[in-house]
Amino acid sequence: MNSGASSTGTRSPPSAPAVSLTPAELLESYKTMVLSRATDERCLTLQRQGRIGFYVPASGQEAAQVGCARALSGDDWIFPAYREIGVALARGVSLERLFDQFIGNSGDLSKGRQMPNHYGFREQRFVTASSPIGTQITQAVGAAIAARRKRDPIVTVTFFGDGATSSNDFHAGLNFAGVYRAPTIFFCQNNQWAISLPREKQTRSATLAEKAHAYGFDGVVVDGTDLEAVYGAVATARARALAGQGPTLIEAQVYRFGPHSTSDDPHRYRTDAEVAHWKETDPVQRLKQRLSAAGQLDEPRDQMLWEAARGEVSRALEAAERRPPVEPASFFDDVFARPTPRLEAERAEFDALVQQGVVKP
Ligand SMILES: Cc1ncc(C[n+]2csc(CCOP(=O)(O)OP(=O)(O)O)c2C)c(N)n1
Repeated sequence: MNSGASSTGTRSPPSAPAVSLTPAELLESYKTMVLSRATDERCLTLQRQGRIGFYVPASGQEAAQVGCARALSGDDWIFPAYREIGVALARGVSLERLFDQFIGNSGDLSKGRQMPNHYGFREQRFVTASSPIGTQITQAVGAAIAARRKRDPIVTVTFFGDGATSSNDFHAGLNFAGVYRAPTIFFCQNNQWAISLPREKQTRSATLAEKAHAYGFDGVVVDGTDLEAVYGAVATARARALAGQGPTLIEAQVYRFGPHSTSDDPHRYRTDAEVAHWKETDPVQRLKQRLSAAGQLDEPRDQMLWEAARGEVSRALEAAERRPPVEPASFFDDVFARPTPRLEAERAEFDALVQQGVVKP
């Protein structure tokens, strides 16, 4: 079985996929990737207009994210960084809930208390996004060990970037996972940049995947622009983890097409030529060509898919913008299981201010 993954550190050549997705699954994956890309494009505009506060785009990383998510069970737990919108969509998170979170309105599951783009969805087993680099890595290992103790036949998957492989938590997490053979998949999206720091200045290791060897388990490099190669690598890692053969570090080689976040200006540190080079293997285009060659997609159908995706984004946004803001008094909730007398007094004081019209609900 050839997963398209190699441990040489070079991008794996286009090869026969290890595990074939059915034609219907390939088309479904493509739709999710298009939806992810359409959401990115719209959100960058919305942030400029001040309609959302902050956004972290995933353009260029869709095949890695959707390919990985497709190889998992709905019972597996996801421990993301902050760039995993493709994973969230592939897990079935609704765009409307995502926009509720970006806006921080009354439909936001985190009640407007998180920074925009730091979403979490219990139903989809998608833990709230981590901004402090690498902290989700140790959490994923702990959760995997706990699940095994409970005899839950699941794996945990943690997502992080090339920069995170220099964080303390990366090393602590991998060491624990190696020692305890935790059923965890470490899914590193090496998008070549940690904000303005290029991959070559991050580490002298030839590949990021080989860092796993120091902790006594497998590390594989996979072409993260190839949906089926990613799917194969993750499916293999998952089967190994469930069979008690321990964790795997997967380095999916990708490229971040957009800015690091809406706060970034990538023109300060990288060239247009570099971006153009990587766009030659745009994962969305790549899968489109694959589907077209198989007779499953043509230009008119593709146009329809893009229009449908953009329409879905618009409808979700409009619904979220119509939803009322978070009830201000709700910030007294969830602080303690049983509110303290002091908190009750503060709430009463706040209610009085609302009654007097000093604070508008
Ligand atoms: C502990 C910590 N240090 C620094 C930062 C600032 N910071 C935010 S994102 C980032 C780069 C992370 O790069 P990488 O891990 O490659 O992930 P990517 O953003 O490329 O997906 C840094 C340094 C942070 N959030 N947390």
